[in-house]
Amino acid sequence: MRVLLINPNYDPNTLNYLKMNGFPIGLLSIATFLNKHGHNASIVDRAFNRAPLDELLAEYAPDVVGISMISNMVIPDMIEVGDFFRRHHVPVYIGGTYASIIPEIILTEGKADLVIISEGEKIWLNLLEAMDAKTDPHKVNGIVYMGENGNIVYTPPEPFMDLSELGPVDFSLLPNVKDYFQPCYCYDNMAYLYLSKGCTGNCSFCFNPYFHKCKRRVRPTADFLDEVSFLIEHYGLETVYFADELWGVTKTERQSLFQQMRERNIHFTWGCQTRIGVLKKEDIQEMYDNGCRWIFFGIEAPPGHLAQIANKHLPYDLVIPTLEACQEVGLISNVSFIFNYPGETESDLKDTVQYMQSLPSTYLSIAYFAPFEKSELYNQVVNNGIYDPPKTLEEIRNGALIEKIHSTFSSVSDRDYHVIRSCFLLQDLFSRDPYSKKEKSGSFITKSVKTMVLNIRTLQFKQWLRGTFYSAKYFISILLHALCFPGIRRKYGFHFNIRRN
Ligand code: B12
Ligand code: SF4
Repeated sequence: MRVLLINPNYDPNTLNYLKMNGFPIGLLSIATFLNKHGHNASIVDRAFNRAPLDELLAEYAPDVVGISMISNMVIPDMIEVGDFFRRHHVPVYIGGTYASIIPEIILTEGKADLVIISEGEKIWLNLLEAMDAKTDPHKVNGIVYMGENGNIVYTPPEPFMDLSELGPVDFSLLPNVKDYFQPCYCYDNMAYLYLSKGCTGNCSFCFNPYFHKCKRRVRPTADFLDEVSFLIEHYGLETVYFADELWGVTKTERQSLFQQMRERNIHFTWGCQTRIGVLKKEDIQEMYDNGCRWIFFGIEAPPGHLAQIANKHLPYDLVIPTLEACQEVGLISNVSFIFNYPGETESDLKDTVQYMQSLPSTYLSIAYFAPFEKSELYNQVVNNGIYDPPKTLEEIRNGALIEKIHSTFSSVSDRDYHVIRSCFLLQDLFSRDPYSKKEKSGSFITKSVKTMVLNIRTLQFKQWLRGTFYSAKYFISILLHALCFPGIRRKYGFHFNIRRN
């Protein structure tokens, strides 16, 4: 079967700052797997390939088209592509993290023949086999479709795969591998790659408990390293950002990676995201010695009532020791917090600000609570009547995922949130990485400007110009909010602490 997998382009209206393109790893994995099983799958990334759709139809003559939807930021292009191929009688299957949580809306609006839920590889294969055998694809597990009388039908979920069945992805499916590399912190030529999938956590704001069913699975280390060494050898990859939700949970897993890196003489700098409590100081040292330069920890709430809402179950007594260990070892730590939890009060926000300021972390990131469909908090805010969820793709398109403040959730004013978040952003922008052992130290703003300039190599000029314009506008708004409201800073006890080493 000829399969065309499409990564839709960003909606220009959602580009409120410069957005980067990372490898469409999900599509790469699906295409590699299908080709291994004798199909003919290709990938078109519309961020780079803007050929008119009729040219794509003529060039690929697909039997079926798959469109990836990982956020609300690709909706117009997703619709344009889907409508075009469906008009030409090519079935369209949509999948990906975001599609998996809103299949009903996609199908009700007639934008796909079916939606594939969660992990796509095996389900695709089963669908293609059904099409080959001319049997009913609606019998395949793991999909959602619209029944004959307009009802939405979910088939039973497809069990998760054994990841060793996948093998390394085939990067030759992308004509422009190097365009996906980007700077990250002060390290160049970075690409997202993954070693494990899923997370055992059950945070109330996260869609992961639904998507990965609180399961975490690890790929064979050798497959991951095959990808890395291929990219180093052929394209000059220098840095990897592990796309794992929860990196390196066991010592065995970490040591298998480091040992194989040594045995195969593979060197690269890298960073990852993991959980407080997973790593002791000696583990962090070992990670540093093997190329790790940054760790991202999701803390999301200070201990107490907000932590209960987040349902993260962090061992709070280990937060400061872990961040201090990062500092002593010499790697960058970045911790994230969520503002605007349902029911949050000014006093809660003050606690969060105090707690954040007490942490010896290099950077502090803040996102506003975004009600992701199928997460526990989403159900709560909908059931409590404080959130009227979007019911159409157009409404979803207009509701930013994590940068929008939903005013009905808490009693803190939007202005207070903007001011406090801007203060932390400004502080981070002008701080230097005091812990990165001077190897490549520099302030975040210097790095951000460098990143912005370098991005001209990989983005379409119009996209770059627009992104740069919005980034500049965004920066001015941060500056004004952070500097013009000293009363609000005082109210929450915020003090600038710009680290200059
Ligand atoms: C790398 C990455 C990126 C990269 C590249 C994204 C890409 N095109 O794949 C970049 C930097 C561009 C990016 C940007 C954004 N990202 Co991002 N990203 C990730 C990250 C860290 C890894 C994704 C990955 O490669 N996983 C490994 C592969 C194998 O898994 P997968 O992508 O889920 O693919 C599988 C299934 O989803 C499914 N599938 C995927 N595509 C398709 C398509 C079809 C047709 C089918 C049938 C199935 C299918 O099968 C795949 C194989 O098993 C994830 C977190 C995570 N660990 O998943 C966040 C994540 C996907 N990103 C997220 C978000 C919010 C964003 C942004 C909105 C951030 C922002 N504010 O700018 C943008 C949106 C970009 C867009 N185009 O819409 C969220 C999405 C939440 C959600 N429920 O949808 C995630 C889950 C992070 C999080 N926990 O919040 N991201
Ligand atoms: S927020 Fe992070 S730790 Fe919590 S369930 Fe989601 S991926 Fe896991």
